[in-house]
Amino acid sequence: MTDPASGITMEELSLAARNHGMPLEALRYDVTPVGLHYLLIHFDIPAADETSWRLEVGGRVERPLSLTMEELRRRQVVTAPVTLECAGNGRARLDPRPVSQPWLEEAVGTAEWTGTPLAPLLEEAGAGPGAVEVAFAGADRGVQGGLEHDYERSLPLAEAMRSEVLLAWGVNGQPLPPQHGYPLRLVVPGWYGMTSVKWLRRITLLTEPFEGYQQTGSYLLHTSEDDPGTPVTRIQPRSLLRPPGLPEFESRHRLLLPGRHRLSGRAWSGLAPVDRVEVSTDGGGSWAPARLEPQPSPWAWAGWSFDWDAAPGSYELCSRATDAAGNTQPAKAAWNTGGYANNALHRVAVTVRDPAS
Ligand SMILES: Nc1nc2c(c(=O)[nH]1)N[C@H]1C(S)=C(S)[C@@H](COP(=O)(O)O)O[C@H]1N2
Ligand SMILES: [Mo]
Repeated sequence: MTDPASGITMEELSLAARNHGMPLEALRYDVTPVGLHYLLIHFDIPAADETSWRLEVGGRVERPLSLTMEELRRRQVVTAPVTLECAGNGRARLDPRPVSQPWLEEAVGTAEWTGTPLAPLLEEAGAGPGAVEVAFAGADRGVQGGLEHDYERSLPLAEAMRSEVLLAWGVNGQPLPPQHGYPLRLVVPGWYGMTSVKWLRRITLLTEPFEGYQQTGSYLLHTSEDDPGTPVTRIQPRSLLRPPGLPEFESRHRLLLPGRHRLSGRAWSGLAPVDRVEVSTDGGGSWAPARLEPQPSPWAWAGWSFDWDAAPGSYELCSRATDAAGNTQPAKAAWNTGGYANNALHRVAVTVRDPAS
């Protein structure tokens, strides 16, 4: 078997060095500290100044709006914990490996986002006749798929009107840092991260589905470019296991002493609340139920734990989440050209041994 990670290119390395993941030991925090939250930035972080920033709301609306940050802050303010996960999480585990940001399984984080709900603002602007979608444009611009464009994504109007969708200017009680979208970003709970447009400066109501590159040229599930595919939308159920014991520097292989160990991790799904988590110590051959903590919100991950009596030997630890709609994690995910939505089991290799032996 060829190692799917073999032959990582300089281009993949340059993406990986810009866009960091969440170190898996940070699974210990309910709320991911800002600097440990994963990052994904397609182009460059744009220069931005909140004193001159304006959010324009236009297109098929009754009353176009142009709002300053001060005007936005005077609106209803809410803070909510939300788990964001990149749609490309798990991409580097696929074989053949789609060439893009080569995530393993760490493109996830949970933050407390502060901002104002989008729905009342859209009501104020008033959707005009025939409006079906809402497009969100960031201030960042670049070239992808041979096309120069602003980073822009859309949502069906009904999804944009969900009460939990926020325009956020704060994260974990701090102003948004440049890399997370300062001064303003969209946060769409339950949807993969590409939906939550950063450096948000334009909202456009459309009478036709949005056809920009980030909507129709990317984020499609298909096995060949000829197949039109289906759009990537909500986060598939997933769980991660905080690697226990001591890491080996290069391989990240884990070493544990024999005895009782409390394994723990997090589980989430954008489709339904998390219903259960199971743990395997034999690579998914057999499973036992983990203890599941309550989710702070259906849109934020749940903690789980499992007490393991470890005897000397080699093990492959796995966790498996199932949501209340019955969606679960596969042992191996179906391949697709973009390497999206790979929610296959997280596998952690450990060796249990006595230091004396
Ligand atoms: N304007 C803009 N918004 C963006 C992106 C981007 O490149 N530009 N990346 C998207 C992707 S693919 C993801 S996964 C999330 C990552 O958000 P984070 O970096 O705050 O974790 O932002 C999304 N919003
Ligand atoms: Mo992403």
